[in-house]
Amino acid sequence: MTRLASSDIATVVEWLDALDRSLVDATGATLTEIAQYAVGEAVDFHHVKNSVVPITAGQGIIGGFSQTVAGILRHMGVDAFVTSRTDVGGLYEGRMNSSCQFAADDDTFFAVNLENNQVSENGYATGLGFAAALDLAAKGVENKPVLVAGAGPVGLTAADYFASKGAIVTLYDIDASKLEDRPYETTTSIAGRKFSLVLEATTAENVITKDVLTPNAIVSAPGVPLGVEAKLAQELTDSNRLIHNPLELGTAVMMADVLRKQSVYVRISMGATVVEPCMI
Ligand code: 2YH
Repeated sequence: MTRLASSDIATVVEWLDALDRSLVDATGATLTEIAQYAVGEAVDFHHVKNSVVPITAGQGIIGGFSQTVAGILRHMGVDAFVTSRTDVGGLYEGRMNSSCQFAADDDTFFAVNLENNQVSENGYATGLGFAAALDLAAKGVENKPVLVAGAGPVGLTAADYFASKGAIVTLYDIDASKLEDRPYETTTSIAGRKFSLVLEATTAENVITKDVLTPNAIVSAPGVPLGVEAKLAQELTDSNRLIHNPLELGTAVMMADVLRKQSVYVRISMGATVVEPCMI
């Protein structure tokens, strides 16, 4: 998993209204609505008090990370704040003053609802959110071929989502060991093939080039750095066919997920395979 840098997220909060407009253009839904669709429930964010706890472990604080997470949550209507203390002191402060908490170290970014004991996790929530966004942008994926590039936690969650919606999934990764025993077509090469729906969840650059896309292809790309070749990314952006943001949609889905009576993350951890998106 890529560790975000301050520069990746420096302008996120000031661009949230613009992000909503671009998401509506691409998918017909705002950030909040996509998160609700992804978890299958029109959860209400307005009664929620949430703390974000800065964590110094490992490589330490990323300047602006906690403030950006809180800003994304406030944009959704959540009463979110960053704790004044870090680490255990911050967890304690948040526990005493909020019902939900977010915290991240270098490997794990999780959310917990302290009232209903529901948990969500960023890699999973990001896969679910970007898959739901592509589903909305494509006006459904049933019986449609979908390429999922990257067989990490994000890509695998997305592949499961698409399979549960009846899509014809091709899972691509250069590491063949990550493709073993997957219940879809798998490949270590996409050269010579073309796809109209792509979820790019790799951590590499230039994975998706023009020659693997059909003319009106839509790309949903949680990957950081963006794995779409730069000129192509601009063309896709100009025609509302690229869904890409470094932190916003994953964070929004985590919040929506822990507000469910039982989070989709917990249900899938217990063996459920089908996500049932709601109408928005
Ligand atoms: O960047 C990360 C992880 N790789 C997960 C990113 C989400 N996909 N973690 C952020 C670490 C934050 C730091 N500990 C802080 O500022 O609290």
